[in-house]
Amino acid sequence: MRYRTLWVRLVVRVLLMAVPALAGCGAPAAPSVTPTPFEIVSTEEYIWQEGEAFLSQSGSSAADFKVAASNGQCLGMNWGNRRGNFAEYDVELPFALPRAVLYLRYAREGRWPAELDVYASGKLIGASPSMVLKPTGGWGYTASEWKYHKLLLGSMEAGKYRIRFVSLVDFGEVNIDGFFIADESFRP
Ligand SMILES: [Ca+2]
Repeated sequence: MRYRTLWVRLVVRVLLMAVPALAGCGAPAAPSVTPTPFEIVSTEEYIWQEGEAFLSQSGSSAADFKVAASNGQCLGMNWGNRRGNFAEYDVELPFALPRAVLYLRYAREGRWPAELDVYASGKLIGASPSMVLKPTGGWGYTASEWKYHKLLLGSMEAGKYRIRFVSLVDFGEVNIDGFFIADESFRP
């Protein structure tokens, strides 16, 4: 019995020694193809701005804490309740994005959509309304109540931008967790 155990141990040991050697023998040579620079699109390039870290806003009456939100907080508390409510953010894009998109993480309870216009440094993005935000099933108390809305921004140079959201309707409350700006290949 004891000899048998030793044999098993020996066989296992030999096999373990052989595996790396086999892997080394069978490995193909590293590819030497260099991609053309303008074809390189990094999916890692994005920035994230917290909704509660605004430069200025109108409509929200207090800090809004939600455990399912990034940083545990959002811009909410009746933000968007009145047409003309706004929120502004200063963001710095450290790289150029030829095909930039904005992903807004938001929550909204209700039966009809909210409508927002979005500006980047004073320029309206898309046709008004820039965003039609369908209800998400709640105000963001759980992760499933937060949804993303994608907005095409077009080409953006590296630099500073002022992003402004404006509510176009009364009773269009939206909780804004934050937003990504990224290449269009990015998936939040
Ligand atoms: Ca947040």
